[in-house]
Amino acid sequence: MNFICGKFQLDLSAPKVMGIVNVTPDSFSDGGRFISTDKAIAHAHDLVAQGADILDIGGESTRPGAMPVSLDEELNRVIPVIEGLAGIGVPLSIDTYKPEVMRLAILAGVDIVNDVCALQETQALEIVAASDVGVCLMHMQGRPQNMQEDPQYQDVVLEVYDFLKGRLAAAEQAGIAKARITLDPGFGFGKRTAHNLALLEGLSTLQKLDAPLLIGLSRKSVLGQVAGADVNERLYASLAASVISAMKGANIVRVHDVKATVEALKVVSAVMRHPLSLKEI
Ligand code: PT1
Repeated sequence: MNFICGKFQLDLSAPKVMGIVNVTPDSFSDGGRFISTDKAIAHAHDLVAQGADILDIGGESTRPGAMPVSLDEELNRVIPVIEGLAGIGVPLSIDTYKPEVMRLAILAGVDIVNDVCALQETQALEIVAASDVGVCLMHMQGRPQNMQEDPQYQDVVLEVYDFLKGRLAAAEQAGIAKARITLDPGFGFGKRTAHNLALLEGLSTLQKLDAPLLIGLSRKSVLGQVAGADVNERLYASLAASVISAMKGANIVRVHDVKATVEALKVVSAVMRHPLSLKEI
């Protein structure tokens, strides 16, 4: 399976690693705020050196309870980073649900729109359809401000499946070729621990949608709940999550810890590709 995104065509016969590049304010001084463009660009180069196949650039956190950021603020954060990373050699993804950020990020050269709202905002489908970028359509119940208040499902795997099926159809209807689309169950987005675990266990079900699967579990609270680890000590749990995801059919994993994930996934793909011909190695 290939994923066509802007200037790139990603071969998904082995799982790919998407490195997370957060662009956030760095410090306050003299009432003036300094957005760390250079720091984000340096981190992006480091992630590519670690083996990242894709870089995901985000200017607004969508983790539970995070503060929303204005359109201008988000643009001020992400556009200079996108421009600074042009030509880095791997596809650039913009993590946004705002159509205007999508439009300007595409003009600035991104290859992928990663939308936690699955292109449901007005004009989002049209903006992506009018370009040649790839897209990630993610499931979320509720909105980041309140999504963890009281998530409810009868059957979480089935409901996520049905939602993604509907958004995949809407995107294709709008003129986005299927080869440009990836789907994401949205771990941690309006889901309790039990919902997240059921989704991971049942991930293979989503393969029936016949589109690449993107998974984001890196350092998430569900892993803290299970492993009892603080947010900055979730590497081992995150690696377990990436390995399980890949073995259940994930094609792209979105992570903070690129080098460790690349190594762990090499083991997965060696096993999945060559179960009967180990003498080749
Ligand atoms: C994701 C994702 C994302 N996650 C995609 N984009 C985040 N496609 C941002 C927690 O419970 O999974 N897929 N963009 C980050 N969101 C969260 C959500 C971070 C929950 C942390 C938690 O700790």
